[in-house]
Amino acid sequence: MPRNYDIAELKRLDVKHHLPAQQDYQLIEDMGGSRIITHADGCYINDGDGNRILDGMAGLWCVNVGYGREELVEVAAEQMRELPFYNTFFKTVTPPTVLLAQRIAGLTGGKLQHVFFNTSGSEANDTVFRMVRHYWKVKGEPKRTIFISRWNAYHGSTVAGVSLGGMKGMHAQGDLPIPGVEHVRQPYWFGEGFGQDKVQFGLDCAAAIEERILAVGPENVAAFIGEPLQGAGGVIIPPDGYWQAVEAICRKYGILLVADEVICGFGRTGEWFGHQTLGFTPDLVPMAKGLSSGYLPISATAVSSDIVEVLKTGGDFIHGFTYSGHPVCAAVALRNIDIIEREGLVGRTRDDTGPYLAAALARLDEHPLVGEIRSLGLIAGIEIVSKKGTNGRFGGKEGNAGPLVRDRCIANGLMVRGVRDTIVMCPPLIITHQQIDDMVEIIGKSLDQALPELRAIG
Ligand code: PXG
Repeated sequence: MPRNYDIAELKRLDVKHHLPAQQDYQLIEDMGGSRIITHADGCYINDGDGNRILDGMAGLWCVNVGYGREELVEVAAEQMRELPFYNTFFKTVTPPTVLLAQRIAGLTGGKLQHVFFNTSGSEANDTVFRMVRHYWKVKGEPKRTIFISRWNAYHGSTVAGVSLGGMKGMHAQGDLPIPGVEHVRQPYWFGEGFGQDKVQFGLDCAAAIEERILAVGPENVAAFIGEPLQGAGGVIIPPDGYWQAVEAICRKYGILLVADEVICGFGRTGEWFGHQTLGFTPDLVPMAKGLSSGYLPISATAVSSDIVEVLKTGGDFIHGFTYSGHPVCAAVALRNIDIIEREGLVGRTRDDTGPYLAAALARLDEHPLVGEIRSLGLIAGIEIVSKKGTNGRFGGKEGNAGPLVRDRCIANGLMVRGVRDTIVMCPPLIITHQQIDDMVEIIGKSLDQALPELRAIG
């Protein structure tokens, strides 16, 4: 049972001392403090004001096995008792770390047989950044330093993560990106290719990568990085054929292909990894979130044997964190993967709950606010438009509808995110049919409530 917290006092202290992530501090102060989440079970979170909320976001795209898994608590305690910490710097390693590397290599398969550990998705991408540039130097092609990424990509909040990412608002804070990152158009058909043939639009977006490679000189390009489907950018699922075209371009110019699986990994799209669902073969795979279902912070970067063979000729790769391969996090991740396997959550997402979510969301198709519904496995987005049959936005600009409908959903008992004018969701992989129906019912009701308010914007 939850402890008896003094919620009013915690809110006061939150405003006084705590700086939350990616927030407007004045807004939090004006609100009188953040919502305090006190406890959770299964697919539900509970806040200090007594609200029980269906967690349509799996925490922050991560609690794949749901809340309240006693065996993850036990395995963490057991590992802490035996060995709470040791590092991987002193020609040392710990048992769970080795076993987790082997386990991940088994899941990624093919040439992705080596794993570097970190504690966040951002660090996994920093590892990509440093490893790839180092690789090309060791290989004797030191000019290959440029990364190509997409606008509206999310690759984290560190300097490398923001730079690789394509969020203009983040770039504006801290004078980023750092030199050597080139951004190209994203395969966002609804927003940027509306009215065009979808597959052709995707191929044009891939062609933009080749154009940029030629513009900067193929001999200068190190890697292309992309999320198999863009999560934080608004659950943008690329048109069929996009990734195959991107892969062919990377191979043509000898450029490394990086699939950022921080959100797509660990069953989200109905396979262990998004690149498996979307049908391409990357050379490096940063992953986090679902790796431990968020129970402890851990991330990994899977690397192909071809890259590691080259690195072996280059002496020390001088990179790593105190908590790289943390044994407690690794033990929890191992058990989390056990749970996903034992309960068949990947196949269930592909064959059962994923299609069920798609069918349930289709009930919203006729709603006057709904412009498009996208989903793959248990990740989905709903585009809100000002005029049915168009991609027009309320008030003639992006971003009015998402936060409004999101706030309605939360008030009605469903946690979702609003990304510009898209409501996105990513529930725990244990979600039931009934809970999916509840989600869709709450979204429908929230859209109805938002309609007059949005129409008032114009
Ligand atoms: N890559 C991807 C694809 C991500 O989605 C990261 C890297 C960075 O992971 P860390 O663990 O450093 O946060 C992410 C994280 C949002 C939101 O607004 C999304 C993420 C993080 C915070 C907010 O939807 N994704």
